[in-house]
Amino acid sequence: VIGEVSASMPHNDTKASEYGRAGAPPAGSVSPVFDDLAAASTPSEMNSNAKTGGAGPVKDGQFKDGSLDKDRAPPPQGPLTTNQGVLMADNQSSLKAGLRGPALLKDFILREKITHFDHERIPERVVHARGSGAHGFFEAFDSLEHLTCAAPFAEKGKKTPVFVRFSTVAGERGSKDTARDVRGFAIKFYTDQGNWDLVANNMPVFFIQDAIKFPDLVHAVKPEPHHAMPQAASAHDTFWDFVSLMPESTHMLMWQMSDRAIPRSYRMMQGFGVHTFRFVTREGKATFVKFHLTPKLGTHSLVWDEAVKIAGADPDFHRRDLWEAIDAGEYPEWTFGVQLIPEEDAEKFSFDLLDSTKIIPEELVPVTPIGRLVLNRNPDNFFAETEQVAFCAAHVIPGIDFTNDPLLAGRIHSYQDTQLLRLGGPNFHEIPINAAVVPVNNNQRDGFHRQTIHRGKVAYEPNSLAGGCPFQAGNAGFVPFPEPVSGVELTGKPEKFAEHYNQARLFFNSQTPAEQKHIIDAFAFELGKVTVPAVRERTVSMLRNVTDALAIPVAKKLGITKLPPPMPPATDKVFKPEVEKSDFLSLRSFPGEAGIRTRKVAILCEDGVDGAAVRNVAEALIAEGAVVRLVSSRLGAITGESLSVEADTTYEASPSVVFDAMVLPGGKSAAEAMMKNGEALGFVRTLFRHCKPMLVIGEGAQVLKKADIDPTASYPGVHVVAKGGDGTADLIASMIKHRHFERETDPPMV
Ligand code: HDD
Repeated sequence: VIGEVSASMPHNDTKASEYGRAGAPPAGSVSPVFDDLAAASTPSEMNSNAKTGGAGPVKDGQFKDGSLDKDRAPPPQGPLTTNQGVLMADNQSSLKAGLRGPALLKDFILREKITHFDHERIPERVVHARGSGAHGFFEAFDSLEHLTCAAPFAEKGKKTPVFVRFSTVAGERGSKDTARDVRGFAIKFYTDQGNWDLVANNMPVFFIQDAIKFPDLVHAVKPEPHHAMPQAASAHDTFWDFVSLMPESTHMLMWQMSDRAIPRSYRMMQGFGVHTFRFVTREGKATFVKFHLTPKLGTHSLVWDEAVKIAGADPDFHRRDLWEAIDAGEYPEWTFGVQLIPEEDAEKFSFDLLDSTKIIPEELVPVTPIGRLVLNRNPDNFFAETEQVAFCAAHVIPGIDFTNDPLLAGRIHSYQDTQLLRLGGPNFHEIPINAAVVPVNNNQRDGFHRQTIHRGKVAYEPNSLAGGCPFQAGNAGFVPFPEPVSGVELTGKPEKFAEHYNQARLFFNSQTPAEQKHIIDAFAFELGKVTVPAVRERTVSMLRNVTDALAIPVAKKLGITKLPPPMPPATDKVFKPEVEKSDFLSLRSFPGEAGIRTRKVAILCEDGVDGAAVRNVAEALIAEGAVVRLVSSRLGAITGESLSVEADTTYEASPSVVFDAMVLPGGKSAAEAMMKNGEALGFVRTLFRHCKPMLVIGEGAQVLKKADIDPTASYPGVHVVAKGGDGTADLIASMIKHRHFERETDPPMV
């Protein structure tokens, strides 16, 4: 019968397995070789309790990578099966009553597949929905036993595996990477005392002082609820309405309107634990600590116009950058540092250590390097790892403890709570990426998606029927720091919390003139999108308390002719700041130690290009670790003057915004072709406008001129040499500086 029916069925000749009955892969299929993965697991190992970290020690020296092996699956080989392991005969058509008849409910294979598909998405994170992650390790520079009993700092050279997730805050999961926003920098340390999560940001302060305001803040910055706009942007009415009524946000606004909010790369930004935490020794001695991470590549940013254009050219710009760097073995690295403050200095400063809208200027308490954080492995699967990783500010280990920061208090609750919804129940700690690398031994049982198959009849403590196990660890376990508590119950804030402007002023005054201009422009841009004049004016009146050097130019750009009076301060008391200017607050203070490694350089090529120049410059740049791409109007072979080259990409596919620098190598007919091509000229103009370095050789100067940039003028970062000349060293020196803001004009020249 089957034979008879199939003769009349529609058939795709080129697809041998059309009806699944061929039982073989299509001709020409390639079997990927995954020796390491295939060897990693047997079915029985994959089902063992140990994979959840739930029972028994991890076999491989407790390294996270090894512990994940038990859950890794190689790409499926051989015939298709259902989730129950039943071989599927036909994956092309559902079961019907007759070829043109209705589909049948008893087609359990169709229903299983569609049901699974229908449930493939989980709720995105309520904030920080858009993110990218990587594995790596923390390595201690020295033993910190005199300060803390926390495992990662136990001895010199000790390595602790980590998973890090970077994120934007406001945008949805599919939003652009280059939004003006705070960046999350969440680190999960898989320590041999259990997991410690340092859920950090790339800015050291926060918008609000008390967690009770967090839902308000997030509702204000997220797309407005009536029309769900704008996506991934704070430039709208509700955000500025809220923050202008919350002067405690002023300091954070300085950071958010600065270039820090549009980083060049996740690999080129600092990280901060924000709150004051405690280091605690085994003997119970505590020291206040603030955590800092400083990138080896230096701190570098985009310019706003560029960030906007990248959002279209490559919305995955930061995700791609991180992935490609790790893939190429260029492992991002940060120095991990701490500011240490003795307990007795708790009240010493003009600001409160418990106030998350304040930093401790490094002039007052220097940052001591204590280790390095290296990211050296991309995830195998975005959903399983980066999406399902669950960070929690409450995940601390012995040796690390909280302070009474009221923002932190709310966080200690919020993260655990949010995972219950997002990951569907209380067993998210068993998801491989979240599982500790040490045994998890307790009597918690059941709940949605329980993986561990607990054996035995005892699930309580104390017991004698299970040999008393598991029993409490006493002093070897987490012993809360015995913070003295007194006072009456009340809502309210400590006195110094009411001072809102000293550190906003400190930040603004510590920036270079170019950085200050970017802050002014950012305020003007964002407030320019605000439709309610009163909100714009209220913000300007708030900024007047920072400095008129900021408030006046912003007001001018907003067309506010009559300057509003400064907003009345929340306290009349004067708190004299210890520090009025701090070099550590300017991005320009961290040029990095890695030269031009991983910077992307475009060499523009058309037929007739000076191929020898292309080769020489490319070789020199690659030798320094830069990534070179030959960009042209089309892909493929480009016939050079003396030497032919191969174009990697086009002006359209890779516009100038995705590069850090450019070379115009010359060649008579190549230059002529570029001068007639608006895309080539646009490439040159935007790269110039974004203050990036360029090397211009021979006839390349004519292209520059045609792009309205005078090749005889001496623009910082623009190097013009004659044919045969060698400007590569100059280009490299300029690239190390990253950007040449001295070139910026208002309005832009091109
Ligand atoms: Fe938060 C996510 C950082 C205040 C509540 N937060 C989240 C992430 C980072 C931060 C990096 C993303 C983690 C990931 O990649 O999965 N948050 C911070 C910092 C804060 C801060 C540095 C201030 C110092 N957060 C904060 C407060 C609350 C929350 C005051 C609530 C009272 N944050 C959350 C959350 C999220 C979150 C709702 C959303 C997704 C998640 O936790 O896992 O619970």
